[in-house]
Amino acid sequence: MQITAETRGPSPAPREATKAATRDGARHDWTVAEVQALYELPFFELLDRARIVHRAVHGGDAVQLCTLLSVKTGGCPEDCAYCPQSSHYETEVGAEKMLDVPAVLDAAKRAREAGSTRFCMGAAWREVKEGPAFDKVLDMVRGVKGLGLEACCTLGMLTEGQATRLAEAGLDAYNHNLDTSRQNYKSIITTRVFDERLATLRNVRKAGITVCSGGIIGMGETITDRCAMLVELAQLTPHPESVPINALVRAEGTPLAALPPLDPMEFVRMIAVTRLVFPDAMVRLSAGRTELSREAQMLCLYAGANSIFYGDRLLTTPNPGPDADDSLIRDAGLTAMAPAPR
Ligand code: SAM
Ligand code: DTB
Ligand code: SF4
Repeated sequence: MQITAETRGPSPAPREATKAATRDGARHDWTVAEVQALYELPFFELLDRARIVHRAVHGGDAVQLCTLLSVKTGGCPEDCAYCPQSSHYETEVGAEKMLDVPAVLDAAKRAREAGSTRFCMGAAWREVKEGPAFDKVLDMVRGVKGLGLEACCTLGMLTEGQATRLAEAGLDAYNHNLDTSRQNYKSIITTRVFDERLATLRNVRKAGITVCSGGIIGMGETITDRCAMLVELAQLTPHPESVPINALVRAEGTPLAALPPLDPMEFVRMIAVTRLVFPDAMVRLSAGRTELSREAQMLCLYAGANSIFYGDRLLTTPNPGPDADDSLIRDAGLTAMAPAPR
């Protein structure tokens, strides 16, 4: 659907109305000031605007359920300050052996039976290396597709050739987050640079796999950093099909463990702004829900989130679990999204 000036609402900055929009209404030339002007709107004004776009484009009453599985846990050589799987920090998560293909497909079957339509396999790798472990991932992808699920992977950096092999195995989506702004990147991760993330996203896109890319808030970044991250993502052409917004899970032993909790209103604002900047994308209300009240989660779903991770665990940390989410969805009067026709 075309987002018009009317559905988007009055411009937060005078330039917005004159900016070029693509055929699908998606804009790639947002400025940080414009996005921040949205972020700082009076709360209800922001919610109203995001809700209008959310209803116009997505209907506003269906939630996609995705299940995550860590297929290779811990022992990661990267030093991402938020991550309990980094080998740089003493955390509760140790390095484990990679899961076997049948174990992963059993988990995928259970996820499908529980109602998930997308299955995302994560590995604590800096990058993919050719060899038996990658061959196993390709088998996992073929198996998950064979079950009629959308298949997603998050495996670290990829070359174009590796992305093509994943595409040939049937992979639908690749998750690779920018995580924070270019400016803030060095304060969170020193073992890779922001442009390496963008290079992988280009390789994913070239291979014809859909892009899932977002970030984490609550890591001590400024509001400008949050908005700058969205601006970088919006520069991708086309926009990512999926934008996950995570609140930091403050894992014991990581350098960010002692940060104060994120104000839930900030989470809601970030979801609403993400909906406005990415009208066509799935906006995923991702990590951090165990610290959000039902009401705050409902506000996120109201303001534009249309996907959640479903199940007791994310990768290594807890998630609300199916019973809590079934009642959340029911009490909000929403429905779980049906699988896409095969
Ligand atoms: N190693 C690969 C990578 O970094 O791209 C894939 C797995 S990594 C765990 C996937 C994403 O999980 C990260 O990009 C980050 O956004 C998210 N994540 C990891 N630890 C987190 C935490 N403590 N809180 C919130 N999100 C987290
Ligand atoms: C995303 O943005 N969030 C998910 C998924 N993509 C891979 C991962 C969240 C991980 C939270 C910490 C953990 O459970 O280890
Ligand atoms: Fe490794 Fe990914 Fe965790 Fe960074 S976020 S330490 S790359 S598993």
